[in-house]
Amino acid sequence: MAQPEANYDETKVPKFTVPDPLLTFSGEAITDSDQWEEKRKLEIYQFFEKQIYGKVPAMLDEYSFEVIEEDNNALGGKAQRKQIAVGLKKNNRSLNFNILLYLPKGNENAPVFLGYNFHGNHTVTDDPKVIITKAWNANDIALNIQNNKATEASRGSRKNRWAIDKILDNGFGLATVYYGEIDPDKNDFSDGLHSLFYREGQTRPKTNEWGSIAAWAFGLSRAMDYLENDTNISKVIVFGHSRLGKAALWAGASDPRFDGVISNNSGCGGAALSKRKYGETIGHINNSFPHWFSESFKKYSNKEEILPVDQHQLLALIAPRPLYVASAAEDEWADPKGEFLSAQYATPVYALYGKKGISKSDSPVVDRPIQETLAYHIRSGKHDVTDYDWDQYISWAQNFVK
Ligand code: GTR
Repeated sequence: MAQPEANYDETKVPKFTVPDPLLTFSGEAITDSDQWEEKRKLEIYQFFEKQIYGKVPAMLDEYSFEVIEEDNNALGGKAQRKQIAVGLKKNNRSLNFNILLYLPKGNENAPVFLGYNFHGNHTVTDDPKVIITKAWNANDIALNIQNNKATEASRGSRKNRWAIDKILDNGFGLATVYYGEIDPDKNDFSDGLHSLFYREGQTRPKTNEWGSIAAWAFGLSRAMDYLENDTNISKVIVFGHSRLGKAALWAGASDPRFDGVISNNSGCGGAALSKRKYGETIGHINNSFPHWFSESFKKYSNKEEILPVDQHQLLALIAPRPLYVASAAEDEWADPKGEFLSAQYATPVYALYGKKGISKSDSPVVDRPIQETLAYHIRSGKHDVTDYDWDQYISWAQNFVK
């Protein structure tokens, strides 16, 4: 369906009331963290679960992992590398994915950033030992990915987005997974994680069940099942860029084991407020990516005003755990201001726990991060992940997560 053109004019942002995180759907005021946990958090979570990302239909039958490759002298001797094969089973169907893990040498118990990559674990580094994914891959000429298959030619092609040396030198580890091994990013529900859960004759999830973002979030939790049992890991901070930032936020909201959450340029359906209808809207996103959200989310396409929640309440579900929302100045499609306001509107929930975030008097200034338990920055430049972003995530994690 043709969609209205994106609005980039602040004067054309509709007037709307921000749904109050501290007022229940039935109008009861929330004044402390106990009331938030008992009366408000769950109803907000369930709304996002049923109406936006979609419910996980059932538990897995089996979960297994195996360290399939290991080297204590990786990356010129500064890292320990492990590659872990994870197996998921349901209804006698199975799915496998690989975790690539680098841990800093000399730190027996390191905090780790966990994030999906867009084109395969081998794209994040030149390391020749990283296994090349066999899963379906979106073609990308610049990255040397053709015929929907990754080959040796794409090794290291996205290393600019992963400041691995910086991460390791600061005592952190990195775990990454190719998101296409969980669910190929195309409007096709016959493959990937969803298909394991179908009953006889079923071909797609039910109306309130999971789209791809919720499937990717589920995959992050299955990576966490391994990471939380690795005795060389102290904390896990889930990270994601763009669509994978949406998945990281939903994973953080759904799984309290994540010690911190980073949303890098996640935009619509991620950190940005939907009701501003600035840049990408629910109509645009459901139209271009009909498989990302639950089927039930389609009723809000171009009807943002009828939503009883907005994305700041997704951020609030992560409280009191550390959360970092980051924008890029030239990334108007993701609505940087909407991402900032969302962090600001989530802050009262952090305050219930005595944690700081973005105060009412703060405003977004390019390249001037605000780092509290709930942090925000808008960096100059385009939609991307840069060394500047990683510098901020590392210093924030050192202060608030480590
Ligand atoms: C865009 C999409 C955004 C964002 C982005 C990305 O096409 O409209 O919501 O997810 O892709 O993932 O790079």
